[in-house]
Amino acid sequence: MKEYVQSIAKTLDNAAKEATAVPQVSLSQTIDLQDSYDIQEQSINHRLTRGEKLVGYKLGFTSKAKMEQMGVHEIIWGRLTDKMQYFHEGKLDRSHFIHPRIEPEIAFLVSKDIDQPLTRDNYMEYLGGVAGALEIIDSRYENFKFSLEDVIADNCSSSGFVIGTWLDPLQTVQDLAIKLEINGTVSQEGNSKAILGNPMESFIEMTRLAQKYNTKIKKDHIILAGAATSAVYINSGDEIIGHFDQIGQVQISVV
Ligand code: OOG
Ligand code: MG
Repeated sequence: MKEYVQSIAKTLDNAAKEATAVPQVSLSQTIDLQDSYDIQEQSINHRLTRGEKLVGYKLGFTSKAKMEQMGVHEIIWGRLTDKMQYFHEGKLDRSHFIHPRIEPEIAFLVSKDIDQPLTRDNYMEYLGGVAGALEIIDSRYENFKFSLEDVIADNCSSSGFVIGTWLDPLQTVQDLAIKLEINGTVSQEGNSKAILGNPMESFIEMTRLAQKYNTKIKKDHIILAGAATSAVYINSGDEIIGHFDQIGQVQISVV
């Protein structure tokens, strides 16, 4: 591991903890892909040392809408901890974030430890449930701007998530209309097939990435497939509802 990894990891951990933006890493230090995942791991390790628990993973840039909004065109992954979880019909305190955005996601629940990359033929053996979800992304970088390596180092902007009701894994998620409603107005509309043609591909892709980057997907972990639409800035007072055809609603109030 390169010598600058630890200090950048600490800077990004502090930025998240204090809800204060920092300059993009790549403006002062050239980092490669492996460095950026090392920084992410070390940064999340600070949280685990403070008692947070790893509860799963997220994918990013699995849809065209997201790639185009942020100008990054490669699939990325980050870590979810228990402290990042908010609850359906619960509240989210705006003051804990820098410049938060929200986006609709599909979530998967892992039914047993995964120790190999899965395929379309065997992933169902490891799938415990599917649900609609919302992700709160809050880049720790000024102006929400980053390179591929910057965003990976910053845990792929992830800072919160809300899961709807877990449904049977046999429930299809392939072709579901999705709407993001903010204060009674539809802000984004999309379809789950915008996520790699089928969000199940994200689940499979995460098992490959876990092996490539030597991280473990365990029983009861949550995997977020990546947003189907662009993300939207949120403010205090917002009432947000994700509507997912066939799989229900996920709601959160920003205070
Ligand atoms: C990076 C995270 C991307 C998604 O669902 O595609 C992501 C960002 O947009 O800040 O979470
Ligand atoms: Mg996302």
